[in-house]
Amino acid sequence: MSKNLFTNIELAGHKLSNRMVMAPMTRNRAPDNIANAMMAEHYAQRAGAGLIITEGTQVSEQAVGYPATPGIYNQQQAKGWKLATDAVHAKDGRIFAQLWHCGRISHPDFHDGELPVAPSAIAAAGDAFTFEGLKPFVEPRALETPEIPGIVEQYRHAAACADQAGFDGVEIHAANGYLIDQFIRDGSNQRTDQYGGSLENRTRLLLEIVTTVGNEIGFDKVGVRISPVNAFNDISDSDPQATFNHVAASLSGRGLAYLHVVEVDMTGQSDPDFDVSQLRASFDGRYIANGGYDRDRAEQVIASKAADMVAFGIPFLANPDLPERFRIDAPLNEADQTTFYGGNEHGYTDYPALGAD
Ligand code: 8OZ
Repeated sequence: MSKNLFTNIELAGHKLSNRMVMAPMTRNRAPDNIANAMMAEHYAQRAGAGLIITEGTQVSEQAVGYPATPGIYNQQQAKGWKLATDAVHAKDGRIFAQLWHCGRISHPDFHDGELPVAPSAIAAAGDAFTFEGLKPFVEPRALETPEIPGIVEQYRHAAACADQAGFDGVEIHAANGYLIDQFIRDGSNQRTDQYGGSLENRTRLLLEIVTTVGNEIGFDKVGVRISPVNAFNDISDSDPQATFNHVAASLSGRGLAYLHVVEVDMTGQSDPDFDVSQLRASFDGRYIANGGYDRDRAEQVIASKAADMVAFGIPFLANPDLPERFRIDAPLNEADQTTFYGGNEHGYTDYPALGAD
């Protein structure tokens, strides 16, 4: 019997139905960067999650880094997302929008030939996914100091659009090598202004965004995602433990919704000695654990109070009724990797629920 995952918890003024979170997953099914009815159906099918966090959703045109990923910075996009928030709410679910700026993990093809922006002019190793296939990442343009308030404003505006679209809150994507993570880590941030150098300086952009977004929609509706050991997107730091202990401590005392931690390295390369319990101890709010959890490990991590909630990615992708399956210990559908990124309903809204043939 699954017990701990089904105990009460409140978030952003709502009593959640369980402690299982649907992790954000990029699926590239939003042509023209606009969320659509098929996406609304996908999320509504998964409304049994205690909380759904959407796929990465751009805060501006400048933030785009992949084909067919949704945005939340204009009226059409907000209208598109309202289909999803209404459909999820109709099934008593809760849904946060993940606010995303790709920074250097992008390509001039998405920006009329202009360079992507980043803290410093350092190219990531690897390739961008463009409309014309894989192309090597380019050296990005380092943001000028006076441009930074404009970046913060992009997040404020996107959060206001998300609120208007009916989201229950937003998650600031500070993980996985995208813009905010590029500022936090010293491998990609070699600035000499107040946004580079010391830990305080490298964390400044994140904190300015959190403060501005919190003032816009309420701090209890703002979560933050970090990924201290993840080397995905060629991101690195000389001392991840010190860096992310500082990040977690700096996010405390603000009444945030949660801190969401990707606890694994998606590339299998970086420091296996990182101690996530130090993050938990440094942050004074709810902690969402993520990274390859199955039902039993999730039960354990909640029981031991090492986490308050657990986010599941691929299991939710392939099992629209994952909480029910965990509750009764039913077998899980297998995920089809070939339909993860791009495509249509197949591998998206056609995974069967229990009892459906
Ligand atoms: C996989 C492919 C494309 C984007 C992330 C938004 O890692 C992503 C992403 C993952 O956070």
